[in-house]
Amino acid sequence: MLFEKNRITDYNQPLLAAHRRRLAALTAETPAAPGILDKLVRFQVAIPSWALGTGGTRFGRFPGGGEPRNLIEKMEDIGLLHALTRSAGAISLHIPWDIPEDTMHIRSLAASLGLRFDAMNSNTFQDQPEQTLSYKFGSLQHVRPEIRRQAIDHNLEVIQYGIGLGSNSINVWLSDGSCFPGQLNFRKAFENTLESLREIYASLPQGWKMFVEYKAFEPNFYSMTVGDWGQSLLYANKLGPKAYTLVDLGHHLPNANIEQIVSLLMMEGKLGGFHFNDSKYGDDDLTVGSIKPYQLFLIFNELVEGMDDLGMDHASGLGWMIDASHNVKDPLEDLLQSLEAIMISYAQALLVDRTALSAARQDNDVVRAQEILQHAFRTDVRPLVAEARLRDGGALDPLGLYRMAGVRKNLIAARGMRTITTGL
Ligand code: PSV
Ligand code: MN
Repeated sequence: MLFEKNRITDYNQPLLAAHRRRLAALTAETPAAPGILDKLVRFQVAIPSWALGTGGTRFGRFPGGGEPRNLIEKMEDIGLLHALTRSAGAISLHIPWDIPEDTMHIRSLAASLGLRFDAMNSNTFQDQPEQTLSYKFGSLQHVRPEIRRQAIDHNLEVIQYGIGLGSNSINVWLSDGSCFPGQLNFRKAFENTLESLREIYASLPQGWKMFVEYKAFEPNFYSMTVGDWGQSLLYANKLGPKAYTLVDLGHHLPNANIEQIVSLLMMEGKLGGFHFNDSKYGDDDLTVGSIKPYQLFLIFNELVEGMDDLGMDHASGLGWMIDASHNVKDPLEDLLQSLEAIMISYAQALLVDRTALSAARQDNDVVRAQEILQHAFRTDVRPLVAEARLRDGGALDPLGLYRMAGVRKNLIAARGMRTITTGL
């Protein structure tokens, strides 16, 4: 279900006067507003094809109906998010959940929805029905070379699909590791994984990047072979200049200082991509900004500072993606909330007075430094975020329009109540 341009303009009309009042009040106090608006308009976040259905836990799954039944319907859902927000202009595919059968058709559909193909994701964490060898004891790390071979070949196939779609990166997340002490020779597992990654790396086309995503635990609970940013950075450094670390917010042990990790990875020129979500305990896959919005702001603060120091373009310098999918919300409403939270944190980080902050640091004025950060964090930047959307043809209140238009009801009518999407 897609929105006509007129539909969005008509919806915005009665909201315009109040929006302009709020925006005028904010811009009067924010000299940097015009530059911030330009950056907000350009900033795009990829939506993974697996976030469009209701997620589950190992105890159950409670789909709300109208879930996309195939890749085309997934793309239509993302097209709808993009039409409303103008900030979801990319899609990230997982193979084999989303094999593009007709590449030309998929490419032209993406173009008509204003979407590009972000990082491709391989999957060696599940056994597929037609698969001959099992990943029960790992994939790229496996003690048996023929299983490593199968996993390498799968990644090479994913790159081929990516070439066909015009993507330019592959994200490798491995569930490899061990559940019990003694199960694994850590160094052997690392070396096998490195050797396998080297073969995939060698097949990267010109201009492509490889992201090595780490995760502290789950599904292996004693050791993960890419368990933290140190291990990911080791692989990335050994592989070469096209390999980068990917940070997923939910993949750390509790209380990890993710903003510091981000800052140092950027210093090393090795931060490649980012998966947004929120969590209270582990890889909870909760709506971005729903639990720890201040942490999200602090991360964006480091991202902006790091990208500016390196002269990177904010919109294209790193791979930005939401990686979340959970149990109780309408997935599209969840993604609208996540997109809003990302844009708010980004706008707040752009507001930070960096000259004053660096002077406060130089003077060891800890109180002033905190005040500067929290001034930006406590500024209500929502009128700026809404204005950026409005300028690009989006809805002033995407969630409001989504509900008013009865999107979920219409999707259920079109696709049925019992549809189940591919993915987790
Ligand atoms: C693993 O938890 C992860 O974050 C990786 O990014 C996967 O590709 C994604 O979830 C989907 O399984
Ligand atoms: Mn992830």
